Amino acid sequence: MGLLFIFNVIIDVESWKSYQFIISRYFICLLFAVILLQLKKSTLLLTCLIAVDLRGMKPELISNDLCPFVQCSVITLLEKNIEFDVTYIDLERPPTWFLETSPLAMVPILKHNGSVLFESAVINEYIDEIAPPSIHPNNSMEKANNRSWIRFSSRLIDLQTSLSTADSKEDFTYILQELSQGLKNFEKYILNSPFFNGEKFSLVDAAIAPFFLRLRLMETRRRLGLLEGLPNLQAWSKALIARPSVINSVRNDFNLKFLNYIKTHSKYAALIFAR
Ligand SMILES: N[C@@H](CCC(=O)N[C@@H](CS)C(=O)NCC(=O)O)C(=O)O
Repeated sequence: MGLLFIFNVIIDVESWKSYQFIISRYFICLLFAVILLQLKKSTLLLTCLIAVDLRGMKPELISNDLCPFVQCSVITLLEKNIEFDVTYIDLERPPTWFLETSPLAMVPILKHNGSVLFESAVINEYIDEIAPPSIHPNNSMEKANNRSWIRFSSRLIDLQTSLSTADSKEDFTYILQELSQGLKNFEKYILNSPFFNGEKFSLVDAAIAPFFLRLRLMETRRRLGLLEGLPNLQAWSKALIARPSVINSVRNDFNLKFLNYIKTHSKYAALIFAR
């Protein structure tokens, strides 16, 4: 009975706003400490205090196992060695609590210490800041430049998603051309290796890695030649795909599920990639 009550409190605590959350979390701890000490249940008290505290500290990523933007955040969390919980949702049948929590009705969202963050680029900068050392440049111009390329990577990912769900040959060809042009533009700005800023993995690397992973998978089904004549991007893609955080950012059945998604969500791309 007592445990049930405490469990309810832990759940409720999660939905409170951040400043209330922190104050009330410790108030609740204190209250239970007094009650349980009265009852002389010190082991139970200790367990409950740890449970309340940990639930406040561990970030929770609201996720979908095929979303490339979620994957950017998973890569960042893994790079920063942050323990986190993942809650998968079905985007075709989103639960009410998700629609009430996510302002854009999109994943990823990150819940942490009673607050909710959305937009993967913002989430990733937050993750970077709470767990030093930073993988984002210190210099203002370099930082802004990295942000621009993170935005650019997100545009490439959107185009790739459109390519993998194209319903007609015309759409497919048009999107392929857009992608090809985007990648040619990118090639000129890859000045370092093995990663975007040189030796150190950065948030730009986390932002583009899901694109390269999917491109490689699509290329195993149909040669698109998107990286042909682009040696900088080829080398970058190779380095990212071999990175442990990138390898571990998807589930074991990712390839199968991704191809199955194409098969069931497109008319033309399905003929190309998922026959
Ligand atoms: N700009 C957003 C894009 C996120 C996004 O496009 N998420 C997709 C899944 S990959 C989504 O949640 N779509 C909602 C839907 O399909 O209903 C970010 O970087 O977080």
